[in-house]
Amino acid sequence: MKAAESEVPDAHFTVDKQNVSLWPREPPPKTGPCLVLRKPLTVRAAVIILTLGLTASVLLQAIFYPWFMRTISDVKTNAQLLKGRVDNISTLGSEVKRNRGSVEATGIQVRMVNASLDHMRSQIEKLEAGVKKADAQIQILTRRWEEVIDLNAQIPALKRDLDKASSLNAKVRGLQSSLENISKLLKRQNDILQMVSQGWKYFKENFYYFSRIPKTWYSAQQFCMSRDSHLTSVTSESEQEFLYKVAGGLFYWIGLTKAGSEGDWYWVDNTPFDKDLSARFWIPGEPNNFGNNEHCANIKASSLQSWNDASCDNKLFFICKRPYIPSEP
Ligand SMILES: [Ca+2]
Repeated sequence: MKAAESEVPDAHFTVDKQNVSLWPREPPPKTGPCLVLRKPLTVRAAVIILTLGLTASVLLQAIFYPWFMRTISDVKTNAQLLKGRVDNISTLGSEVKRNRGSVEATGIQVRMVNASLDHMRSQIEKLEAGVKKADAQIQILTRRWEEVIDLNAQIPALKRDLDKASSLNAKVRGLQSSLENISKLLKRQNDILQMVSQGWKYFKENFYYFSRIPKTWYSAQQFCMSRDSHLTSVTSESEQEFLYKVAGGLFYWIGLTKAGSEGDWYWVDNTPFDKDLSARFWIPGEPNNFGNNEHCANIKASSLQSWNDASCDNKLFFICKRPYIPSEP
């Protein structure tokens, strides 16, 4: 404890006029006249600094004022430019508003044009399909035309063949006609043979039946009618010659009779009576109507002039006649 107390300095106190000082062991040295001079120097330094500051301020103002003014002017100019631009932008905005309607109308028109283009595109596709189809048809037609040309080249040969065929056809028709004629002739021959086999004789499209049983004129006519015939008429010299030759001198009734005792002669099969022709076939002196009872005619002699009138009640052979009618095929 005594050591620590010994290390703490002893305090000293002095009063020098107006100054009171405390110091540790020793009193402060005497300042003398230097302390009196320190105070005015500080004031002068402050004045100098202030003066320098003011001077610097003035200089700076002199230097920077024009620059400052220019800057302000530039700012004003820029502000005016900006205002102008703002005005322009405002004008552009109104124009944009105005143009928006036009743009919308244009958009509608563009959509319409697009729709039209789509329609045209589909039309074009259809046209292309049509063109393809037409092309296919043209190719088919071309092939057919080539076939036509080939056929056209074959026409002369075909024409020659056709001529040959036509000639052959004419020959065939001729042969066919001949065959038909032959067939008709054969049929005719067959018909005639059938009639001949039944006792009929054929002469120039007529059949004649010379009976073997005598009958009165009327009964003979009845018999002939039962065979689709009549007592014969005589219409030509050749027929007369055929009849009297076959009769061979025997008496045969023919189909000539009178309409009543004083009537004219007529043919019972309704053939018109040719008086001039018939006049050549009477036996000279006939018809004499002997006993006023001879109203029917018969062949009596084997000559052209062979007719005689006789009593219709006499029983004589008789000659039936029927025309040849071709039977149905
Ligand atoms: Ca007589």
